[in-house]
Amino acid sequence: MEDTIFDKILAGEIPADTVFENDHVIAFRDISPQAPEHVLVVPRNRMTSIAEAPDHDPAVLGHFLQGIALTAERLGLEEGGYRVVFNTGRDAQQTVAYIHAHILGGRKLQWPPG
Ligand code: DGP
Repeated sequence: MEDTIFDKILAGEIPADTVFENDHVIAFRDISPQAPEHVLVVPRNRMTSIAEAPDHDPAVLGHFLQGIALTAERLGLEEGGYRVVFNTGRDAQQTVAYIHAHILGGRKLQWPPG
């Protein structure tokens, strides 16, 4: 499988504005922010999208979920709230073939999304 831009960020080959990391995830600011806070959380264990989750150890998925919550906490978003988005596949316009959770916050978010 060819390396994606997120493999390169995880390997330290290209820079990123990292806001949180632990043994399981790295979280960095999106290059094209759609909200005052827009951070991507990426697990160190590669998978292409959430559609592959049934093939992975639930413990790995749990650590990923915890990493998302810990990142939002680090950003100070718990009180105001935030949205977590997994763009998955073509119709959702997933552009990077490495699973990532978008955390969006810092403003009132519209619902339903487009
Ligand atoms: P998507 O695959 O559509 O869920 O979104 C991928 C996101 O990744 C998009 O919001 C822009 C962001 N992105 C793409 N390349 C880079 C990069 O090199 N650095 C950072 N920080 N973000 C990137």
